[in-house]
Amino acid sequence: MALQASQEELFTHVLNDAALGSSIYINIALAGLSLLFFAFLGRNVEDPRGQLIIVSVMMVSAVSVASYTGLASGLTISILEMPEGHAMAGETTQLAGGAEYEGTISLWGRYLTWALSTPFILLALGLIAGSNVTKIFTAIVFDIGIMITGLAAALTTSAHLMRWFWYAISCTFFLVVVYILLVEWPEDAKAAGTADIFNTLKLLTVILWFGYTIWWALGNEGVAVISSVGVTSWGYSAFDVVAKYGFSFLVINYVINNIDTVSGGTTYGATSDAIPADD
Ligand code: RET
Repeated sequence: MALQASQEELFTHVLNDAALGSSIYINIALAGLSLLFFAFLGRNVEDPRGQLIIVSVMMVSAVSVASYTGLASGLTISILEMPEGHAMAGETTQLAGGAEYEGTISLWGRYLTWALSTPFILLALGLIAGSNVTKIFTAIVFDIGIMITGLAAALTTSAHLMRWFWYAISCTFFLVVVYILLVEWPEDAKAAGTADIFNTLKLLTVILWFGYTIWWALGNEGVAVISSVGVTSWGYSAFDVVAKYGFSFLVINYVINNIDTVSGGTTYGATSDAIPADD
């Protein structure tokens, strides 16, 4: 028995496992199509601040294409041996190619790439709320903290308790983000005149983000009530569809229809006093 599955074996396995494969490949297509659709929707927006919000949410889909490609290719997937006490300890995994390995499949690339995609969700939210740089920065750095410590939780195999310790750190960071979303930004949004859309986006975000958090705990990385790798993966993929593409659509649609509210003027973000080009 070989000790480590190769990328090629994992790539073939994903391709041949209907549930796991579809949860990944369908999202590459959706992310790519939504990116094109959003570029089309936003094509006539000329206001720099409006464009910034649109580009920000488009980046979520762009990162998603890369994220799911990483998973599909086997680059960001591993078979990990869970520590004693974990529900999946002692499990073996039979890959589509026939080889059997000790351990369970971890799609750890998701947590890594969330660190690169979710900051753009928060940037868009902070801009819509008209918040200041300090609060936007705070939300984003704690968000990156959530994902990197979540990655650490998923990859830790030394001791069962250490996995949950990482998880607890990640949840603590999450509470900071939730506080900004539920307490700080709604106030800012009221002042900015964007309270209606902000409150919709805020609820969507907070509810879904708690969904990811609970799903991790229930899935095959956590207590494994859901032990199937494919079902666990489909859960995240389904959340992604709403939290990424649904969310982005609402944001872009709002910006297009309320450009005067989100506008910061034609010189917004200028880095010199020069008159901006009239393109
Ligand atoms: C983890 C596990 C550790 C504890 C917490 C988590 C939260 C994850 C969240 C993910 C959101 C992802 C989104 C992706 C869309 O691109 C890492 C699952 C708190 C909130 C919105």
